[in-house]
Amino acid sequence: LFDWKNVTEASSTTHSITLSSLGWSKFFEDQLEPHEAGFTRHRIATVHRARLTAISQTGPVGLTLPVHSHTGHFAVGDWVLADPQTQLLYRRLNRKTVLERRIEGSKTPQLAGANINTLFIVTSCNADFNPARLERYLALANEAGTTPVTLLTKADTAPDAQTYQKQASALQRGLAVVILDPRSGDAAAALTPWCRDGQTVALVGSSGVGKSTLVNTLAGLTPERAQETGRIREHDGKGRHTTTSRSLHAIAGGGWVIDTPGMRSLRVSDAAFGIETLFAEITELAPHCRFRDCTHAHEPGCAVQKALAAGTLDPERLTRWRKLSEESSEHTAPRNSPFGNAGAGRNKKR
Ligand SMILES: Nc1nc2c(ncn2[C@@H]2O[C@H](COP(=O)(O)OP(=O)(O)OP(=O)(O)O)[C@@H](O)[C@H]2O)c(=O)[nH]1
Ligand SMILES: [Mg+2]
Ligand SMILES: [Zn+2]
Repeated sequence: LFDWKNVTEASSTTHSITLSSLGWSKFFEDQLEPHEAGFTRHRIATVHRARLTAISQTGPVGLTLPVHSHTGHFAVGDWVLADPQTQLLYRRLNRKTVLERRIEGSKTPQLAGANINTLFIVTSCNADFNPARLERYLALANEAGTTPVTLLTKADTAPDAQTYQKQASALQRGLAVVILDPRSGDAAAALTPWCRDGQTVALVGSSGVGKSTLVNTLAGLTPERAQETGRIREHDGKGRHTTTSRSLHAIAGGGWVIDTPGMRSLRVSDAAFGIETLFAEITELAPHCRFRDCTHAHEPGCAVQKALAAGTLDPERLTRWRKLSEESSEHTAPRNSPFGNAGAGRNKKR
């Protein structure tokens, strides 16, 4: 018994699914072995405990897993090869990008999605807005090789949406920040630069910020096929964790969108590159420090401390950079590293 809701919707809103409109590219083509020409190519649409659904050129398909294979090895957005007669999955192709997230208290990272071009980080113009949390998402997006874009929802409930936009824009150089109402058709038009044929976007953010509402608008889903959405709690503005699994949907104007469940917390690990990009103003100062392994805490000749004293560096950014770098390297640095685990930013000059 397959839940075809989103996969059938995907095929019905797309006149003809070509592999390239589904996101297929040379990167995947190059992975095919000569003997694999007979297999059909599928993009994973939903991942359940015991089954996978996918989209292929001919429409939605339920795939059969080979023995000893586990659905946990697959992410929404993955490309796989399958037998055209039996729909038996043959193998997964290497991912161009993969979004891994670590939940507090859990050792194994979750696969939030694969082969994503743009990560829409969704936050509301209310108590949900939190620069430190947005930075975690940005580090994650940078590390995964996806382009982050911040989406600000619920501007209609805030008197000063521009203030939120300004704050969000300051978090990373060149970051696009879009104010939109996910309930309105205008939202789709505002996102066309990223929602194009063959492109895949994913939505992440806290519960209740409007991710599924936006999916319904982008996909043009009729009420009976729509993603379920939930009202936020009156007393604290928190969402109710309405969405519980990830799914891929066709965007009416072209491209694909992955809906994800809202997250309570996000831990960052092994994201040195993502953090370097996020905190470019600190990354650029580091080569001017006297010591190659400067921690920017107390060393003489530290360019970062100098910028701090001169007022050209935001002290809160430095604090958050340190916290994130330490958290990231806690899960990365080898135990016998001469710098132990507190090596914030130390591998910068590798
Ligand atoms: N006023 C207002 N309400 C909005 C806006 N965007 C979304 N909502 C409402 O916020 C509620 C939560 O929306 P959802 O789309 O379910 O949120 P979600 O991010 O998918 O939440 P989870 O699935 O729990 O992670 C719904 O009642 C939406 O109608 C907005 O811009 N303004
Ligand atoms: Mg949802
Ligand atoms: Zn320094």
